[in-house]
Amino acid sequence: MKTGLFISLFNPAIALVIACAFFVLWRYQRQRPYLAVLALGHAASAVGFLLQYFTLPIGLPVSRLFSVICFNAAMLCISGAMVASCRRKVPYAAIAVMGAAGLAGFCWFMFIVPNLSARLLAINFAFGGVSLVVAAELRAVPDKGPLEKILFALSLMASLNFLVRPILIISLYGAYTSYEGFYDSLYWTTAVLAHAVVSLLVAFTMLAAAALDMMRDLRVETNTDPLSGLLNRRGFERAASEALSRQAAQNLPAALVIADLDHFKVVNDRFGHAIGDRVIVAFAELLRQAAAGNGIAGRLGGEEFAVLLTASDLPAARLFAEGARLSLSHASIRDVPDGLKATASFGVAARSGADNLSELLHRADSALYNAKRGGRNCVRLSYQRQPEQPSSGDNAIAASRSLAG
Ligand code: GH3
Ligand code: MG
Ligand code: MG
Repeated sequence: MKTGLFISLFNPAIALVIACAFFVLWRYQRQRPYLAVLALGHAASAVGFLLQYFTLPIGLPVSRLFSVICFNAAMLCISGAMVASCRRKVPYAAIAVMGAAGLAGFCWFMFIVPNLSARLLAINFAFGGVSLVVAAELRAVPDKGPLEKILFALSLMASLNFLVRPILIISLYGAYTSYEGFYDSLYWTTAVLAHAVVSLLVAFTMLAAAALDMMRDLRVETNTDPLSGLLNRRGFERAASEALSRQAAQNLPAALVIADLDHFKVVNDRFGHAIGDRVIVAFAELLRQAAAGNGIAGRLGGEEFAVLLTASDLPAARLFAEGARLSLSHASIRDVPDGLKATASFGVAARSGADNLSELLHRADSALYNAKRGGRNCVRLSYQRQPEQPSSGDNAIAASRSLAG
């Protein structure tokens, strides 16, 4: 077997394995269509390479034309997927225009004025242009992570490969006039090797990007309550603890509001669980909107919610809770019978000294208990004396007591 043939089979084999890997990934991750596009792109690339070597019965020129069409499709798919994976709009028009120009050049120098070197330059320049468009798109990605930076560098590398390598080789070793010996030439050997390296690097990076994407989604899923879309207890505790530490480090206030829907068991018993769910969703939405920009809202479980208000002291948090209480008690919830008037009770506690989240939760919970005892549909506060300034040998002890507000 000639070295050229061996090296040529290298690329379709790699491309097919990568295509299978992306296809299998996509079967499990149908919400990520770019994985299917990558599979398609690599499959097209494999066929393109095979058609360079194995001529169809329809003749060499048409076989090569099909090969170049496959390369174009591969370029369109892989470039589009690279851009889409970075959540950018794919510049289909620019990619299609360059691909079409390359194809037109190829056809001209294949069927009208046959010239192998000119064909190579036409296709390479078109692909170099597409790589530059991709590089420009990836450069514009805000807050690039390491993978986006790698993809950007790879698209620049690809454009150098397409634009500089052919010119360099043709100017150093002269133009190619026929396919005779072409597949053993320096041009073809470097083209195949460069393609193998770039496509493997791009595929590994895209696989890593897909894996990271999936991990990100899993993390969001494990921290999110599926019914309300708010953070669940675990997500809330994680986010609120971090926010509390940040506030404490900057000596800024923070307050916690806990809310519990009143007589919710009765609501379920009288109107049904589905209606109960609608009330939960509506109350969650109300809290999400109220907390937007100045707090973190979560569903702690059942019909109990919490909002950590950053940069709010006790009076501000009380106002927040009163606002939420009034909004719920006056809300008309869609698809919920008029006879159902949902209300909630609230407990509020402000961070004092170096309170951690569990201390704050505990105090807000006591205040909520007082709100329930005080007749429900009301707000109660937990008062805590500010810790005294520590003096030598003194331990500042924060005395806490929950009061009916
Ligand atoms: P209180 O005013 O003292 O809070 O009374 P309550 O009935 O709201 O409190 P209790 O703890 O006795 O009952 C809570 C009810 O919340 C019982 C449970 O069926 C209901 N609940 C918990 N999670 C869900 C949910 O996801 N959907 C619906 N529809 N109901 C839920
Ligand atoms: Mg309740
Ligand atoms: Mg409860």
